[in-house]
Amino acid sequence: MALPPGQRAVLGFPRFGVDVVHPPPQIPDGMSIEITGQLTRHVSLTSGDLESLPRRIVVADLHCVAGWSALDLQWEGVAFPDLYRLVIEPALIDPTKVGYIVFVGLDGFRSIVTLQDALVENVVVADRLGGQPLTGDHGGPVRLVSPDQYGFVSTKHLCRIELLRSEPPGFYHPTKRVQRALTMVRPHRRARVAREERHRYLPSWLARRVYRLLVPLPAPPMSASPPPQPWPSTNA
Ligand SMILES: Nc1nc2c(c(=O)[nH]1)N[C@H]1C(S)=C(S)[C@@H](COP(=O)(O)O)O[C@H]1N2
Ligand SMILES: [Mo]
Repeated sequence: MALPPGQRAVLGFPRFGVDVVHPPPQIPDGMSIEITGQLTRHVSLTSGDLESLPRRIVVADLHCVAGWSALDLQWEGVAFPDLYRLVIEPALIDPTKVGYIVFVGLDGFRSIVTLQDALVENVVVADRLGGQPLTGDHGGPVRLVSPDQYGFVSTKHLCRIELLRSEPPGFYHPTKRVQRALTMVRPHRRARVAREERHRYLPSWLARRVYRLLVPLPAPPMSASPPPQPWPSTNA
């Protein structure tokens, strides 16, 4: 399968995030995911709840907006559309009024997603990767995975899901320097990889160049062509 525009495949699956110098956040004992916003009652989701909901396996590539892609990742968890219909929707004040969902991570990272994009079939609230429980590096204990959107949508260490009527003011990253840069160019509202929707106020061809200059590939690139073959020995 060809990669989406402007992406380079890397070997393996590197941990990424603008804060990779720090270890992943500590996971509190008995952690649950709080669901907040336009609700009639408090809803919280434990790992046991996730295990008892219908389970889904999604195999997909992860495309970071900085230009690298990790291939063929096998995620397991609960499809977000199922979670929405079974757990969230029954508690909503008025389901017709939800337009945006914010996914918050324990490290303060947030992604803002339209309801329409969150309800795509392959969006999962994942607790396993490659058949193993999620590690701290890749967002344990639970993360969002939205394969059709750039990686910044896929919030790791998910601790809160907020249901909102309209788009909240942009706050994306706990690191001040990164937040300042993002305030200027803003992540794209839809962030669909196939359409190369990287940033709101920066054309994609320019975003590609800026990232190539500023963000080194986090892992070796996969070679585009097979390694050169040795000369046949009969010719030697
Ligand atoms: N909580 C949290 N989630 C996050 C990030 C982060 O820094 N913190 N980085 C995002 C970005 S930019 C990418 S590309 C993916 C990378 O996922 P990985 O570290 O599992 O490779 O996680 C996304 N989710
Ligand atoms: Mo990313």
